[in-house]
Amino acid sequence: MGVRPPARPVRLRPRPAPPEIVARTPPGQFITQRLPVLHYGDIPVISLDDWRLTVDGLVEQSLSLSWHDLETFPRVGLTADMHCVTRWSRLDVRWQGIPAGAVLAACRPTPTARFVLISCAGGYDTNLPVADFAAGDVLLATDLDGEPLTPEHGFPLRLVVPKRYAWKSAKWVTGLRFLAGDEPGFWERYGYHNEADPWREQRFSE
Ligand SMILES: Nc1nc2c(c(=O)[nH]1)N[C@H]1C(S)=C(S)[C@@H](COP(=O)(O)O)O[C@H]1N2
Ligand SMILES: [Mo]
Repeated sequence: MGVRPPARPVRLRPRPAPPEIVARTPPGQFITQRLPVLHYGDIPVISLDDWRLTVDGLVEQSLSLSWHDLETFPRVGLTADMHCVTRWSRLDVRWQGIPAGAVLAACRPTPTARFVLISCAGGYDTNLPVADFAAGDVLLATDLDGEPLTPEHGFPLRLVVPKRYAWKSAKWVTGLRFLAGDEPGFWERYGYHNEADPWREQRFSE
């Protein structure tokens, strides 16, 4: 019997990512192909028949939209990268839904409205400056990867804020409240950074 050849050396370091992927990876993040399901608490059970999106606070027109009402809003597709503060990023997530700008056009925030508090079934909430909410790539998404949202990814409606860490991309959204002053949301109250820009690594507040 011959001697077995030595095992091939184990590759200790992953293959370096191509430069175009590196350029899209914020500091301290790694790329995953999956979309991990991540949230605090239980997945709320929501029926479209009694679901509503409430828009109130400093707006000229308060709204209480049924799912049927929402179907009259314009819809767009959006391909965006998603960055979770726990360090995974997934590139090119394909969403479809209602641009935040369409909701702003319908409720018309007053000039005093500078912040929006987004609330969700189950009690989660998160905050954004109206200027961030109004960015052209912010979506109230109904579809993910070409299919209606599954319960674990936010059925029936979730926010998508590509330029912020994903805890601001609230799932199961039921309310938007426009405010003059900032009110921290769930993770922001627990010490996560108020602005949450992944390119500036704004993970936690000092
Ligand atoms: N309502 C609600 N939305 C939430 C969360 C949550 O705990 N509750 N977690 C956020 C976090 S931290 C992340 S990373 C993303 C994950 O989205 P996904 O589960 O669809 O991948 O949802 C965000 N939206
Ligand atoms: Mo996250």
